[in-house]
Amino acid sequence: MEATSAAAASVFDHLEQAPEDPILGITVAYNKDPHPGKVNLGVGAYRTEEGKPLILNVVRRAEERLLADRSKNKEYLPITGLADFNKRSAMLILGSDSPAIVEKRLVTAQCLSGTGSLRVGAEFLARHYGVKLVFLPTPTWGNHFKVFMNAGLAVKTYRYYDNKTRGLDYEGMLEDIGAAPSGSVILLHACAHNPTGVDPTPQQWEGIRQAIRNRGHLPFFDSAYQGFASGSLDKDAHAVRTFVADGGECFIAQSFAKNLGLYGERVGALSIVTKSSGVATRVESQLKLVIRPMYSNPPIHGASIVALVLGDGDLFSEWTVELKGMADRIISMRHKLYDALRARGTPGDWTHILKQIGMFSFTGLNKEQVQFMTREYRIYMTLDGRISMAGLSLKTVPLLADAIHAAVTGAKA
Ligand code: KET
Repeated sequence: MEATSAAAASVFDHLEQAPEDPILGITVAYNKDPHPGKVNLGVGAYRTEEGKPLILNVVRRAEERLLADRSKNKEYLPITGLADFNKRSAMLILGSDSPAIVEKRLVTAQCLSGTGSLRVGAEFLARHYGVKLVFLPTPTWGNHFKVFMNAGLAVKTYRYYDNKTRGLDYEGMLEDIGAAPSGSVILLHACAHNPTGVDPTPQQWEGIRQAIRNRGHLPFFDSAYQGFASGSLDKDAHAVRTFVADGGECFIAQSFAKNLGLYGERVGALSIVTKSSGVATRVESQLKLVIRPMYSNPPIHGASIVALVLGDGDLFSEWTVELKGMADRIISMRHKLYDALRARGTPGDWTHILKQIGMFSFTGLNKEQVQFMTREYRIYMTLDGRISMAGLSLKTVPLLADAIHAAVTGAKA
């Protein structure tokens, strides 16, 4: 009997080997490489000058308080998560005096970081929103396509990045938004657009807002980098706040992975801003029906950290300093890399490295050049030419500049 069942074909024999994820798979390849000089500039994760992951001091302080507080327990959270976390997350992105908060027109649910917030939002839309069509910018974070398609929504794109100018294709974007079927969901990066590092100006945001509202579209903000664009939490919330200030509806997915360095804690929030408190209450009741069969309720630890940091004046102000420190180090890496390329006389205009905003540089290097850099210089980065500037340090800039120079000039390593 045993021999027969062991010899029988697996019920999964038909499965093909799936490719690694285009972003997280880079870390898998990096981890397999035994070379001591390897550098991982693939995933958007902050590293210290020593190349180490960073636990923010405010996070440590908050965790110490949580550990010492014997009144805390590990009971299940409500389906929509920790109430205090939800309230403070909404205040962080919308501003504490936001009309949506004052008028109780919004629902916030703690979800599994940015991805989980997007996914729950997508699932809610698939079930309860009439227009099952989402428009994503070209290019965008690769996972956006899968998140929305897996929820059963159709996905299309709007023009965003202009390869020629290495800036925003503002006209193209407005045209595509204007041509989208009325009521379409329009995914917007709240700030520090990934992967391009190109954000609209405040004037352009106003034009985008009008174009979206004129067509009765539903904006869905992905806010994964609040504080990482300008170093200021309020400035980086500008786009979201202008859309909320007009009284219209929108979705916001927030992540605390990057700005509090809570990547693996999976802390995020989905906010749905509606037109009245009555609608918000009904939306919340339905949101709970969406979440309960997916994962029942979210984890308690990370959200407790965030609630403490956001709710304590002392911790909050220390956070803003640490956040600014991370943003400033990234900006200084931009200058170092630019200078290093100039010093080598690397052909091309590299000013976009200085101009781009947030964690990444969208270098313009092509797939073959990236593969060359990984093979010859052990620089790990995504095939679209994106570099995580947050993973770079004074020590690794020369190697990266050498690699880019060799890739661009066709020189041998
Ligand atoms: N939105 C955007 C735009 C984004 O770049 C990420 C993560 C997320 C959402 C999701 O983050 P979460 O950890 O679920 O809160 N981006 C980096 C990591 C990844 O791909 O998962 C990255 O682009 O490298």
